[in-house]
Amino acid sequence: MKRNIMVLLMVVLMVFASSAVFGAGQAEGADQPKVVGFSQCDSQQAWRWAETESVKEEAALRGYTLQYNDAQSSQANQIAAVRSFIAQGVDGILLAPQVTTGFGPVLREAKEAGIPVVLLDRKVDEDPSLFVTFIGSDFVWEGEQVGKIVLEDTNGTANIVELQGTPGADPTIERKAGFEKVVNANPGLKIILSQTGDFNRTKGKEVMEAFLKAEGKNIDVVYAHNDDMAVGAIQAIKEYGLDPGKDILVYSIDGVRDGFQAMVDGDLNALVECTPLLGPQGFDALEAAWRGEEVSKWIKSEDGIFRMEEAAALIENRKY
Ligand code: GYE
Repeated sequence: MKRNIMVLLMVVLMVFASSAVFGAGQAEGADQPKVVGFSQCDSQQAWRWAETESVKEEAALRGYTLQYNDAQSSQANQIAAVRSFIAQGVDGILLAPQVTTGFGPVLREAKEAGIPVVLLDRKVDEDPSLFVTFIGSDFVWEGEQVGKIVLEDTNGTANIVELQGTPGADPTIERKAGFEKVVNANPGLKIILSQTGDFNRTKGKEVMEAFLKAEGKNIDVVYAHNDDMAVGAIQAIKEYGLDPGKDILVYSIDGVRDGFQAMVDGDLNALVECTPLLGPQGFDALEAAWRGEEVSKWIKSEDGIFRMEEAAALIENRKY
């Protein structure tokens, strides 16, 4: 009798244990960490590294699995990466698009697959129903702020050379347009040369060397669409034998550490910030989309304006 009770108890226990294991397995299935694909357009400079870090850190913090792809400045690579995220059936996509055009078809494919796409730091020229939101700065405002500082520092008279960002990227188009608002309203401000340096330090330096060869001391101001190109231009000015920050005033956008360092060193006169720390907002937007909530189509970053004189006091607390 006792034995029978023991056997029965064991059977009951075994059934209970196996169902508990099965139950746990099921619960695990339901709680599978979400998978998010992040397509980064390139990884050429500190601004992009900071953005990538921000996304990776936030994914880890929230317990998501992140698939990361660096398109190495090729839009074809970037489109292929997004397609492969869709094929894998990821739960969401963060896309830092290289340029504004050409992403329509792949965004449509993501929409058809029910995968929300959040645009980080650059916009696309497509039907807004194809993406959840754009998270990033007001590039027209940034360019206009630089214009206003140049106007103030030069009393409205200056020969300006412009180092543009990647052709076809909206920070390039809009930073140019914002700056030109001020230039067009002030006939003493003249853009005498303007060319792309592709947001890249080496190219920025090369283009500045060509500008100096063509116009030399005739140049009063450099307006670079990002800090990296400004740092390249500063090197070119020094090698040419002029003093950046004094003989030629230099201005840029981003606010990376090297930009602040150039201000501390007296080489860069001022910069307008453009934050790359977009990870937390990126995942907030994806989570809102998963919950089926409406998200506004532009989540705008709040950026600051910094002058050379205040850089030394601030550089240590910069987060990127
Ligand atoms: O200013 C630049 C980067 O898209 C806002 O791209 C971004 C810009 C940023 O390569 O440094």
